[in-house]
Amino acid sequence: MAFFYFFFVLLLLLYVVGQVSYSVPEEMAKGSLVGNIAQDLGLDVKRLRSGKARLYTGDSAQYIELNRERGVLLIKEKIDREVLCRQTTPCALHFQITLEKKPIEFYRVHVEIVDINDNAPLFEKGDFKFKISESAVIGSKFDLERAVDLDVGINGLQNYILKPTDNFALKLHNQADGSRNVEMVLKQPLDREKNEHLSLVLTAVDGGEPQLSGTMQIQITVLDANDNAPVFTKSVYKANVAENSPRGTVVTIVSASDADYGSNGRITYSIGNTLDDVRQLFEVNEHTGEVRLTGNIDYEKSNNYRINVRASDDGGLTDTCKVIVDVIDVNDNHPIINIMSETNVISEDIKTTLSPRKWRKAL
Ligand SMILES: [Ca+2]
Ligand SMILES: [Ca+2]
Ligand SMILES: [Ca+2]
Ligand SMILES: [Ca+2]
Repeated sequence: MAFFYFFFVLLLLLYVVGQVSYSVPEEMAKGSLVGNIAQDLGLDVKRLRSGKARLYTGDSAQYIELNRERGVLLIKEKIDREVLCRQTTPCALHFQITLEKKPIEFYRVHVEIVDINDNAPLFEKGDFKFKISESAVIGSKFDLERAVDLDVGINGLQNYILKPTDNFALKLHNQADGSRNVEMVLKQPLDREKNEHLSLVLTAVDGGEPQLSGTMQIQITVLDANDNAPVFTKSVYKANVAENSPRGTVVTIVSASDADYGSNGRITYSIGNTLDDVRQLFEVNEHTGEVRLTGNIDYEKSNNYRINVRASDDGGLTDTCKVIVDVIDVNDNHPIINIMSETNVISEDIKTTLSPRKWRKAL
């Protein structure tokens, strides 16, 4: 076997009388000229014909053919460099031209297939969705999908651009294998209350001429955090209520709002007074904020109440307001006559001629 191999190499050395190299771009149409092989090898076209010049490509597909009549090499089948060589460079076809009729001649031909920028950078998915809490800290990283450009060299992937850059910056990390990791890094805090949905575009560009690009939409849903406390519409509510008003009378309605979402913004009202009798006389509806009477209020006992109402969200954040209730007097006191002694009873037949002084004396 070794001997046979040695013999074969010797044969090559003996018979290789020349070699020629061409360089053609990929994707040339069928029938395009690769090179004038007869001229370049210094052969007469007649010799090519008479010598039964043939082209050997081995097992590889026949991309190039020899036109013996014209003494030229032509594209037989359109060459896609990306299919032929993938990321390998340089990409070349190697074949031989032999003249079978004596004197036997053997020529080597190399055809380099030059890349053209016929592939744009491509993302596998057209869009990518993230759910990010508005409480995410600055510097938080989010891994992005990489693009692929089948071309090589300057025609391959060169850079990424992220827009807009209000909240996120783009960071590229070179990997050992020559590829790059793509990350977006939070540089400005998110605020769900201002912007619940963000839409960014990641663009990958190559360095070809003209430059080609591919894009991916990045959809960000900002998740809520409980970063807003409830806020009452007023810090002080004033109300008047007539004494003896029946239980259940609505004194006033307090209202607070919370900018957060769901339970973070769900408000519960309660009365915060602890040191007085307000809780015995008033209640607040925990959902509606209606402040109602639950006891009997009496102007003569107290003509003014201060109710501290608290609004809490489910996350424990609160605000308070004051409800000042003025009790309106209603003339409900019957005259009270203190009878001091029986001798003070005024007789019915008392003379009406008594002077005012004597009246007083009589009483
Ligand atoms: Ca290409
Ligand atoms: Ca490209
Ligand atoms: Ca809240
Ligand atoms: Ca929030």
